[in-house]
Amino acid sequence: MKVIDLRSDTVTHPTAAMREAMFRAEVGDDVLGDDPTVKRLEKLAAERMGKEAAVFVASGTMANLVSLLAHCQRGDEVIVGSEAHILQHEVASAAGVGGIQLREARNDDSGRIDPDEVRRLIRAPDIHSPKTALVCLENTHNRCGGAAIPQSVTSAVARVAHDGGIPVHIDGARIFNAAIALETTPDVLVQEADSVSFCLSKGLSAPIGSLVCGRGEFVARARKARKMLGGGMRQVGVIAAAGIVAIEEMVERLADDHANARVLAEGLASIPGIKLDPACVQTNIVIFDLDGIDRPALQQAMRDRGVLSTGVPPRIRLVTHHGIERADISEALKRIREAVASLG
Ligand code: TLP
Repeated sequence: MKVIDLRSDTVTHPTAAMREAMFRAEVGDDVLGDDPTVKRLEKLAAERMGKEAAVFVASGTMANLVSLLAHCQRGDEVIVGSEAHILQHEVASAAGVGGIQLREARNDDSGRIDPDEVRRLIRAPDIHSPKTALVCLENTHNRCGGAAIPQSVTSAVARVAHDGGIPVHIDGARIFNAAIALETTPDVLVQEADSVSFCLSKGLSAPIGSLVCGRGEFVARARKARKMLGGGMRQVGVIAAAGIVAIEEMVERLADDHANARVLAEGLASIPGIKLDPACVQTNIVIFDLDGIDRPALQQAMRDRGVLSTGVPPRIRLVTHHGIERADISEALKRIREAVASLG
Protein backbone atom coordinates (compact mmCIF):
# COMPACT_ATOMS: atom_id res chain seq x y z
CA MET A 1 0.00 0.00 0.00
CA LYS A 2 1.37 3.40 -0.99
CA VAL A 3 1.61 5.75 1.97
CA ILE A 4 0.05 9.15 1.22
CA ASP A 5 1.91 11.53 3.49
CA LEU A 6 -0.14 14.67 4.05
CA ARG A 7 1.44 15.63 7.39
CA SER A 8 3.24 18.63 5.94
CA ASP A 9 4.93 20.09 2.88
CA THR A 10 8.14 19.74 4.92
CA VAL A 11 8.22 16.04 3.89
CA THR A 12 9.13 16.93 0.29
CA HIS A 13 12.40 15.56 -1.09
CA PRO A 14 14.97 17.50 -3.13
CA THR A 15 14.41 17.21 -6.89
CA ALA A 16 16.93 15.71 -9.33
CA ALA A 17 17.86 19.27 -10.44
CA MET A 18 18.56 20.19 -6.80
CA ARG A 19 20.77 17.17 -6.24
CA GLU A 20 22.68 17.96 -9.40
CA ALA A 21 23.13 21.60 -8.33
CA MET A 22 24.26 20.47 -4.86
CA PHE A 23 26.82 18.13 -6.42
CA ARG A 24 28.26 20.90 -8.57
CA ALA A 25 28.04 23.78 -6.06
CA GLU A 26 31.03 26.06 -5.69
CA VAL A 27 31.67 26.51 -1.98
CA GLY A 28 33.74 28.47 0.55
CA ASP A 29 33.68 29.29 4.26
CA ASP A 30 30.40 31.17 4.61
CA VAL A 31 31.13 32.50 8.11
CA LEU A 32 34.10 34.27 6.53
CA GLY A 33 31.86 35.44 3.67
CA ASP A 34 33.57 33.19 1.13
CA ASP A 35 30.77 30.98 -0.19
CA PRO A 36 29.75 32.18 -3.68
CA THR A 37 26.68 29.94 -3.86
CA VAL A 38 25.29 31.23 -0.56
CA LYS A 39 25.92 34.78 -1.73
CA ARG A 40 24.01 34.04 -4.93
CA LEU A 41 21.09 32.60 -2.96
CA GLU A 42 21.01 35.56 -0.56
CA LYS A 43 21.03 38.04 -3.44
CA LEU A 44 18.24 36.15 -5.23
CA ALA A 45 16.14 35.99 -2.05
CA ALA A 46 16.57 39.70 -1.33
CA GLU A 47 15.56 40.52 -4.93
CA ARG A 48 12.46 38.32 -4.80
CA MET A 49 11.36 39.97 -1.54
CA GLY A 50 12.22 43.49 -2.72
CA LYS A 51 14.61 43.99 0.20
CA GLU A 52 18.20 45.23 0.42
CA ALA A 53 19.82 42.10 1.83
CA ALA A 54 19.25 38.54 3.06
CA VAL A 55 20.89 35.94 5.27
CA PHE A 56 20.60 32.17 4.87
CA VAL A 57 19.67 30.23 8.03
CA ALA A 58 19.02 26.62 8.95
CA SER A 59 15.25 26.66 9.48
CA GLY A 60 12.08 28.73 9.65
CA THR A 61 12.27 28.66 13.43
CA MET A 62 15.80 30.03 13.39
CA ALA A 63 14.76 32.64 10.81
CA ASN A 64 12.05 33.98 13.10
CA LEU A 65 14.29 33.86 16.17
CA VAL A 66 17.19 35.74 14.57
CA SER A 67 14.67 38.29 13.27
CA LEU A 68 13.28 38.83 16.77
CA LEU A 69 16.80 39.04 18.23
CA ALA A 70 17.78 41.59 15.58
CA HIS A 71 14.71 43.76 16.20
CA CYS A 72 14.50 43.53 20.02
CA GLN A 73 16.41 43.86 23.28
CA ARG A 74 15.93 41.59 26.29
CA GLY A 75 12.80 42.66 28.20
CA ASP A 76 11.06 43.96 25.08
CA GLU A 77 7.60 42.88 24.00
CA VAL A 78 6.45 41.62 20.59
CA ILE A 79 2.83 41.62 19.39
CA VAL A 80 1.94 38.37 17.59
CA GLY A 81 -1.27 36.71 16.41
CA SER A 82 -2.89 34.28 18.85
CA GLU A 83 -2.45 31.45 16.30
CA ALA A 84 1.00 32.47 15.11
CA HIS A 85 3.66 29.83 14.58
CA ILE A 86 6.05 32.02 16.58
CA LEU A 87 3.72 31.77 19.57
CA GLN A 88 2.43 28.22 19.17
CA HIS A 89 5.23 26.14 17.70
CA GLU A 90 8.65 27.67 18.35
CA VAL A 91 9.34 26.27 21.81
CA ALA A 92 8.97 29.73 23.40
CA SER A 93 12.35 30.59 21.85
CA ALA A 94 11.63 34.33 22.02
CA ALA A 95 11.39 34.06 25.81
CA GLY A 96 13.74 31.14 26.34
CA VAL A 97 16.61 32.49 24.28
CA GLY A 98 15.86 36.16 23.68
CA GLY A 99 14.28 37.27 26.96
CA ILE A 100 11.46 38.63 24.80
CA GLN A 101 7.82 38.63 25.91
CA LEU A 102 5.08 37.81 23.40
CA ARG A 103 1.70 39.52 23.56
CA GLU A 104 -1.25 38.08 21.65
CA ALA A 105 -3.55 39.89 19.25
CA ARG A 106 -6.52 37.71 18.30
CA ASN A 107 -6.26 36.00 14.91
CA ASP A 108 -9.62 35.64 13.16
CA ASP A 109 -10.39 32.49 11.15
CA SER A 110 -8.69 33.94 8.09
CA GLY A 111 -5.43 34.61 9.93
CA ARG A 112 -5.88 38.37 10.21
CA ILE A 113 -5.42 40.61 13.20
CA ASP A 114 -7.40 43.77 13.79
CA PRO A 115 -5.32 46.95 13.37
CA ASP A 116 -7.37 48.61 16.13
CA GLU A 117 -6.44 45.84 18.52
CA VAL A 118 -2.77 46.26 17.59
CA ARG A 119 -3.13 50.00 18.29
CA ARG A 120 -4.56 49.20 21.76
CA LEU A 121 -1.78 46.70 22.50
CA ILE A 122 1.08 49.06 21.70
CA ARG A 123 2.32 50.25 25.06
CA ALA A 124 2.91 53.89 25.90
CA PRO A 125 6.29 54.57 27.51
CA ASP A 126 5.93 53.83 31.23
CA ILE A 127 8.41 52.88 33.93
CA HIS A 128 6.33 49.74 34.63
CA SER A 129 5.92 48.47 31.08
CA PRO A 130 8.02 46.63 28.55
CA LYS A 131 8.72 48.43 25.32
CA THR A 132 6.64 47.25 22.36
CA ALA A 133 9.47 46.54 19.94
CA LEU A 134 7.92 44.60 17.05
CA VAL A 135 4.68 43.45 15.43
CA CYS A 136 4.71 40.01 13.74
CA LEU A 137 2.38 38.78 11.02
CA GLU A 138 2.22 35.40 9.23
CA ASN A 139 1.55 34.76 5.53
CA THR A 140 0.22 32.23 4.56
CA HIS A 141 -1.29 31.59 7.97
CA ASN A 142 -0.58 27.99 8.89
CA ARG A 143 -3.00 27.36 11.77
CA CYS A 144 -5.69 29.46 10.08
CA GLY A 145 -5.98 26.96 7.22
CA GLY A 146 -3.19 28.30 5.03
CA ALA A 147 -5.00 31.60 4.50
CA ALA A 148 -3.27 34.01 2.11
CA ILE A 149 -3.23 37.52 3.55
CA PRO A 150 -3.69 40.28 0.93
CA GLN A 151 -1.31 43.22 0.82
CA SER A 152 -4.04 45.68 1.88
CA VAL A 153 -4.61 43.76 5.12
CA THR A 154 -0.90 43.68 5.97
CA SER A 155 -0.66 47.32 5.08
CA ALA A 156 -3.40 48.35 7.54
CA VAL A 157 -1.55 46.69 10.46
CA ALA A 158 1.84 47.97 9.29
CA ARG A 159 0.51 51.53 9.21
CA VAL A 160 -0.56 51.31 12.86
CA ALA A 161 2.79 49.78 13.88
CA HIS A 162 4.84 52.33 11.95
CA ASP A 163 2.74 55.21 13.34
CA GLY A 164 3.92 53.99 16.74
CA GLY A 165 7.53 53.79 15.48
CA ILE A 166 7.44 49.97 15.64
CA PRO A 167 8.85 47.71 12.91
CA VAL A 168 6.94 44.79 11.35
CA HIS A 169 8.22 41.27 10.71
CA ILE A 170 6.41 38.79 8.49
CA ASP A 171 6.80 35.07 9.06
CA GLY A 172 6.48 34.28 5.38
CA ALA A 173 7.40 30.60 5.67
CA ARG A 174 4.93 30.04 2.79
CA ILE A 175 4.95 33.52 1.25
CA PHE A 176 5.31 32.08 -2.26
CA ASN A 177 2.08 30.11 -1.71
CA ALA A 178 0.39 33.36 -0.70
CA ALA A 179 1.71 35.13 -3.80
CA ILE A 180 0.50 32.35 -6.11
CA ALA A 181 -2.94 32.24 -4.45
CA LEU A 182 -3.34 36.01 -4.65
CA GLU A 183 -1.89 36.20 -8.17
CA THR A 184 0.83 38.62 -7.17
CA THR A 185 4.53 38.51 -6.26
CA PRO A 186 5.98 38.19 -2.75
CA ASP A 187 7.68 41.60 -2.82
CA VAL A 188 4.23 43.20 -3.07
CA LEU A 189 2.93 41.21 -0.10
CA VAL A 190 5.88 42.20 2.11
CA GLN A 191 6.49 45.75 0.86
CA GLU A 192 5.40 47.33 4.16
CA ALA A 193 7.31 44.85 6.30
CA ASP A 194 10.70 45.75 7.73
CA SER A 195 11.73 42.10 7.60
CA VAL A 196 10.46 38.83 6.18
CA SER A 197 11.52 35.24 6.62
CA PHE A 198 10.63 32.48 4.18
CA CYS A 199 11.31 28.75 3.90
CA LEU A 200 12.91 26.79 1.09
CA SER A 201 12.13 23.44 2.68
CA LYS A 202 8.34 23.44 2.50
CA GLY A 203 6.38 23.62 -0.76
CA LEU A 204 9.53 24.66 -2.64
CA SER A 205 10.96 21.20 -1.83
CA ALA A 206 14.54 22.10 -0.89
CA PRO A 207 15.95 19.86 1.83
CA ILE A 208 16.99 22.57 4.29
CA GLY A 209 16.98 26.30 4.81
CA SER A 210 15.25 29.63 5.19
CA LEU A 211 16.10 33.24 4.40
CA VAL A 212 15.72 36.39 6.44
CA CYS A 213 15.42 39.56 4.34
CA GLY A 214 15.39 43.25 5.19
CA ARG A 215 17.57 46.35 5.26
CA GLY A 216 21.34 45.91 5.26
CA GLU A 217 21.97 46.85 8.89
CA PHE A 218 19.07 44.67 10.09
CA VAL A 219 20.44 41.67 8.16
CA ALA A 220 23.91 42.30 9.63
CA ARG A 221 22.38 42.06 13.14
CA ALA A 222 20.44 38.91 12.13
CA ARG A 223 23.69 37.40 10.81
CA LYS A 224 25.38 38.09 14.14
CA ALA A 225 22.40 36.57 16.01
CA ARG A 226 22.67 33.50 13.76
CA LYS A 227 26.33 33.14 14.74
CA MET A 228 25.41 33.46 18.43
CA LEU A 229 22.91 30.61 18.05
CA GLY A 230 25.57 28.40 16.48
CA GLY A 231 24.01 28.75 13.06
CA GLY A 232 27.07 30.07 11.25
CA MET A 233 27.69 27.36 8.66
CA ARG A 234 30.83 26.76 6.61
CA GLN A 235 30.78 25.20 3.08
CA VAL A 236 27.01 25.52 3.07
CA GLY A 237 26.81 26.28 -0.65
CA VAL A 238 26.02 22.57 -1.04
CA ILE A 239 22.66 23.32 0.54
CA ALA A 240 22.19 26.83 -0.81
CA ALA A 241 22.49 25.40 -4.34
CA ALA A 242 19.24 23.48 -3.81
CA GLY A 243 17.64 26.68 -2.51
CA ILE A 244 18.48 28.51 -5.74
CA VAL A 245 16.77 25.77 -7.75
CA ALA A 246 13.80 25.96 -5.34
CA ILE A 247 13.29 29.67 -5.97
CA GLU A 248 13.94 29.52 -9.70
CA GLU A 249 12.03 26.36 -10.59
CA MET A 250 9.55 25.39 -7.90
CA VAL A 251 7.34 28.43 -7.37
CA GLU A 252 4.86 28.19 -10.26
CA ARG A 253 3.98 24.57 -9.50
CA LEU A 254 2.61 25.56 -6.08
CA ALA A 255 -0.64 26.25 -7.98
CA ASP A 256 -0.97 22.45 -8.46
CA ASP A 257 -0.77 21.93 -4.69
CA HIS A 258 -3.47 24.54 -4.19
CA ALA A 259 -5.75 22.92 -6.78
CA ASN A 260 -5.20 19.51 -5.16
CA ALA A 261 -5.98 20.94 -1.73
CA ARG A 262 -9.26 22.35 -3.04
CA VAL A 263 -10.27 18.98 -4.53
CA LEU A 264 -9.32 17.30 -1.26
CA ALA A 265 -11.41 19.80 0.72
CA GLU A 266 -14.44 19.35 -1.54
CA GLY A 267 -14.24 15.57 -1.11
CA LEU A 268 -13.80 15.83 2.66
CA ALA A 269 -16.79 18.16 2.98
CA SER A 270 -19.01 15.42 1.55
CA ILE A 271 -18.01 12.90 4.25
CA PRO A 272 -20.51 12.77 7.14
CA GLY A 273 -18.90 13.90 10.41
CA ILE A 274 -16.25 16.05 8.69
CA LYS A 275 -16.89 19.77 8.83
CA LEU A 276 -15.19 22.32 6.61
CA ASP A 277 -15.97 24.95 4.04
CA PRO A 278 -13.95 24.12 0.89
CA ALA A 279 -14.26 27.76 -0.22
CA CYS A 280 -11.96 28.69 2.68
CA VAL A 281 -9.10 26.60 1.28
CA GLN A 282 -6.88 29.07 -0.55
CA THR A 283 -3.49 27.34 -0.60
CA ASN A 284 -2.05 23.91 0.24
CA ILE A 285 -3.33 23.49 3.81
CA VAL A 286 -6.66 21.86 4.64
CA ILE A 287 -7.82 21.95 8.26
CA PHE A 288 -11.11 20.35 9.25
CA ASP A 289 -13.33 19.96 12.29
CA LEU A 290 -15.11 16.81 13.38
CA ASP A 291 -18.68 16.29 14.47
CA GLY A 292 -19.17 13.25 16.69
CA ILE A 293 -15.89 11.59 15.62
CA ASP A 294 -12.96 11.07 17.99
CA ARG A 295 -9.93 12.87 16.49
CA PRO A 296 -7.11 10.56 17.66
CA ALA A 297 -9.19 7.52 16.66
CA LEU A 298 -9.78 8.91 13.17
CA GLN A 299 -6.11 9.82 12.73
CA GLN A 300 -5.19 6.27 13.76
CA ALA A 301 -7.76 4.75 11.38
CA MET A 302 -6.36 6.94 8.59
CA ARG A 303 -2.79 5.95 9.50
CA ASP A 304 -3.82 2.26 9.41
CA ARG A 305 -4.93 2.92 5.83
CA GLY A 306 -1.70 4.73 4.87
CA VAL A 307 -2.94 8.33 5.08
CA LEU A 308 -0.79 10.48 7.36
CA SER A 309 -2.14 13.67 8.92
CA THR A 310 -1.30 16.12 11.71
CA GLY A 311 -3.49 16.97 14.67
CA VAL A 312 -4.25 20.63 15.35
CA PRO A 313 -6.51 19.82 18.29
CA PRO A 314 -9.46 19.60 18.08
CA ARG A 315 -8.94 19.65 14.30
CA ILE A 316 -6.98 17.63 11.72
CA ARG A 317 -4.60 19.12 9.15
CA LEU A 318 -3.72 17.76 5.69
CA VAL A 319 -1.11 19.45 3.49
CA THR A 320 -0.59 18.93 -0.25
CA HIS A 321 2.86 19.19 -1.80
CA HIS A 322 5.29 18.16 -4.53
CA GLY A 323 4.99 14.40 -4.91
CA ILE A 324 1.25 14.32 -4.20
CA GLU A 325 -0.65 13.91 -7.45
CA ARG A 326 -4.36 14.25 -8.22
CA ALA A 327 -4.69 10.43 -8.18
CA ASP A 328 -3.27 10.42 -4.62
CA ILE A 329 -5.99 12.85 -3.59
CA SER A 330 -8.73 10.54 -4.92
CA GLU A 331 -7.10 7.59 -3.20
CA ALA A 332 -6.70 9.51 0.08
CA LEU A 333 -10.38 10.50 0.00
CA LYS A 334 -11.42 6.89 -0.56
CA ARG A 335 -9.31 5.75 2.39
CA ILE A 336 -10.50 8.57 4.68
CA ARG A 337 -14.12 7.67 3.85
CA GLU A 338 -13.35 4.06 4.85
CA ALA A 339 -11.59 5.24 8.01
CA VAL A 340 -14.62 7.30 9.08
CA ALA A 341 -16.96 4.38 8.29
CA SER A 342 -14.75 2.03 10.36
CA LEU A 343 -15.43 4.14 13.45
CA GLY A 344 -19.15 3.45 13.12
N1 TLP B 1 5.65 24.59 10.38
C1 TLP B 1 5.61 23.15 10.50
C2 TLP B 1 5.33 22.75 11.95
O1 TLP B 1 6.21 23.38 12.80
C3 TLP B 1 3.94 23.05 12.41
C4 TLP B 1 4.55 22.61 9.55
O2 TLP B 1 4.54 21.39 9.36
O3 TLP B 1 3.75 23.39 9.02
N2 TLP B 1 6.63 29.50 10.30
C5 TLP B 1 5.56 28.81 9.85
C6 TLP B 1 4.34 29.56 9.44
C7 TLP B 1 5.61 27.41 9.76
O4 TLP B 1 4.54 26.75 9.33
C8 TLP B 1 6.79 26.74 10.15
C9 TLP B 1 6.87 25.23 10.12
C10 TLP B 1 7.88 27.50 10.61
C11 TLP B 1 7.75 28.88 10.67
C12 TLP B 1 9.15 26.87 11.09
O5 TLP B 1 9.87 26.27 10.08
P1 TLP B 1 10.95 25.11 10.41
O6 TLP B 1 10.16 23.86 10.57
O7 TLP B 1 11.84 25.13 9.21
O8 TLP B 1 11.67 25.50 11.64
